[in-house]
Amino acid sequence: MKYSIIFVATAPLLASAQQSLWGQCGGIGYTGPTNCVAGAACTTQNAYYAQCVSAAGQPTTTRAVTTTAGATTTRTTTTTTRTTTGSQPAGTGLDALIKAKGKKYVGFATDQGEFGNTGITNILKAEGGCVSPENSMKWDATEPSRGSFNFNGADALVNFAQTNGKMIRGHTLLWHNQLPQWVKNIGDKATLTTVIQNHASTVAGRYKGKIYAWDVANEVVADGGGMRSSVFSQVFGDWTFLDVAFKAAKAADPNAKLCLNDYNINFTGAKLNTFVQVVKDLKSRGVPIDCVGTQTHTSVGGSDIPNYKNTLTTLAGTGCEVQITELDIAMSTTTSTSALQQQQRNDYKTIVSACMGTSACSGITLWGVDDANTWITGKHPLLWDENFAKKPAYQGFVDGINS
Ligand code: 9MR
Repeated sequence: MKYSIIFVATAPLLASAQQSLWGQCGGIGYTGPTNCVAGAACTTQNAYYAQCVSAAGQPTTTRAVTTTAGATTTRTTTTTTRTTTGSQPAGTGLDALIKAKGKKYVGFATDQGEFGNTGITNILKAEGGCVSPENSMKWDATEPSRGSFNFNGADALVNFAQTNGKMIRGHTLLWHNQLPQWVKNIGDKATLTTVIQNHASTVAGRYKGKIYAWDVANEVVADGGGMRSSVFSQVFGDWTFLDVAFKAAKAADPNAKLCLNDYNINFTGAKLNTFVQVVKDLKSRGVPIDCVGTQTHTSVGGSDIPNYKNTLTTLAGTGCEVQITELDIAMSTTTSTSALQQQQRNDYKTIVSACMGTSACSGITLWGVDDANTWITGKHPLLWDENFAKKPAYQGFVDGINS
């Protein structure tokens, strides 16, 4: 009698405890459902993470691997099936998930040098809806000497995007870094005005109608608030070099959304306050600005993360569209521990969830695809590891979309 009561009570529970497509289904420390819904197969990504992957999307070659699971004292061994790394079917990656929830894109920074790497391009194609040129549209690449333009790298990025049906975030028309010395040498306002106008209109004009949003200006606010020191701020003496750049970009590509982009505005404080004031002042002067970009290069366990929703709300208070433009969450050490992986997963979830809960937040771009190809060498900041296996961070991103 006792046994039959237990059986009757638990059978429906077991039947309903099925993980949804792309949900976690195994891994060290995981205690949730290990069965996947119909059409999905539980696939080990690494010792800490197995995932319900679309059965239809799996490559036909599979191999059995043995992984361990459970706490140290009660370690058990289970056998699962691991797929070889392959691309997901179109429409099932992060971009499709976020679009289904009403946002515009998940994007990745990349450039021509990565297009021969099928590990990267498979992910760009299957998971992304937008690309940002990591370096190829910057001033040093596009106008290394005055009036002499080079679009080799930028054209390659745009061709890749168009061939694969991806949106493009243009990055960036005006920045104090990766700025050729000939621009830094300009000492008079009339010349610098002409040079900014010519640069912005030539670069933005070349890709007219192809760019979703331009980072017209990047990192113009000083870290402690106020105006960053640069040839632009020094020669103009005020913020109106922005007016010149935004107006030139507008004239060159009227339908692109024009953004002001910066880092560390994911922290409250003087820098965020100045940034918001600059945007409001641009609007009050009638300068065409449509969007703000919060880069969000941050750290696992960072103090900005629990408050991230608030900083997005503050940015949305400008009345502009808000975009997360360069997301990565670096570990503090080069050793990627299980605890750091789990914290990173939570942090990705928190940030993505904040965007989902902010109607002005339109999309999220990751500053790279995998941990072997990132500007933060050795700090494991992205969603895929060095072997293109999904990290717990990937599931955190998915959970954030679904939150
Ligand atoms: O990821 C870019 C790296 O390859 C370049 O060497 C670096 C040079 O300045 O710029 C990196 O991208 C930066 C972006 O353009 C603006 N925000 C900060 C990014 C990381 O440094």
